[in-house]
Amino acid sequence: MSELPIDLLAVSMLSPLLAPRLQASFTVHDRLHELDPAAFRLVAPRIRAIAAGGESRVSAELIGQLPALELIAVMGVGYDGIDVAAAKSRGIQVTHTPGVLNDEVADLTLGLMLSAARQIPAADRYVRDGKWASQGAMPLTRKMSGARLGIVGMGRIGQGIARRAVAFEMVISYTARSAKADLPWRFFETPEELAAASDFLVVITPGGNDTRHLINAAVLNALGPEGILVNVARGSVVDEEALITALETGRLGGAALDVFATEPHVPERLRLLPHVILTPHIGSATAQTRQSMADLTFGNLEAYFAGKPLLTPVPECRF
Ligand code: 8YV
Repeated sequence: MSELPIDLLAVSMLSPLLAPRLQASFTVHDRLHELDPAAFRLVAPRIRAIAAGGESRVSAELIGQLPALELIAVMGVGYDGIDVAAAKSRGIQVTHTPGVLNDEVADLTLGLMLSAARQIPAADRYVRDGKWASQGAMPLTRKMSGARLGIVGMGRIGQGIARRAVAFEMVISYTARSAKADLPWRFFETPEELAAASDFLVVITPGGNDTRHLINAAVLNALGPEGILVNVARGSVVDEEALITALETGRLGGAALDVFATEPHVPERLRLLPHVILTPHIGSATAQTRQSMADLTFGNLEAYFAGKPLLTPVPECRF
């Protein structure tokens, strides 16, 4: 690190696993651009780094206000909220935290699939509400082992989900930008064709403009009244209004959602659907994995300001 503490802007609330280390090495301006714009204008010319989360927004406008900015370090694998093109045009580096959260997100995905298929949260409520004793056995649910799984996005996490689904003897297919010759699973050109051949459709593709509303009414109709949608990617990938309508009208069988269009706000219509599983964006949220993400985020900042190669820069081309 250089001799004077480097000014760093945290654009979102920092993880407690990262904050103390940053504060020990940098002069951290915690969300100053939002909390105190006048003070922010005074320090903006000195800010050389941004710390962000996977869902943070760093716009071209904000980048434009930071003439000394050199690095944006994202604690998250997704960076769809960062205007990478604006950063790169100024030679500003962007890093993220791939790899270290693959297991966690894949584990949660299988948990969500089982929760939706076997209605585990509803079963828990059934016992707590005394219905087991008053009404007898719960209605039957559906089998997951051996069912057809479609995966939208076959990157590192998608492959982790597929490997786990093999243990459930599921029939695995996927769609992605292109077929991956080294993978044994069937490739479909479009999400709609994939959905028509799936009982479970899992969304694990990057967010951003390229994938906005990739899962639309036509895809949900193709998945059908027995189908289950699982989204562990970004809320923007699914047309949430079309999803709610499909669930309300029974055109879609069920859903398990860890991500939403406007987090942390979840539409009431969605919250009122009893058999839909809802979790608050917890894909990577274990102590172990968040520690690894914090370490990698700090490692990128440390490497950059020590003049060493970045550990995990975002790829030049995302797909
Ligand atoms: C976290 C995520 O919610 O990695 C991502 O892209 O969405 C999640 O792991 C977030 O990034 C934590 O900062």
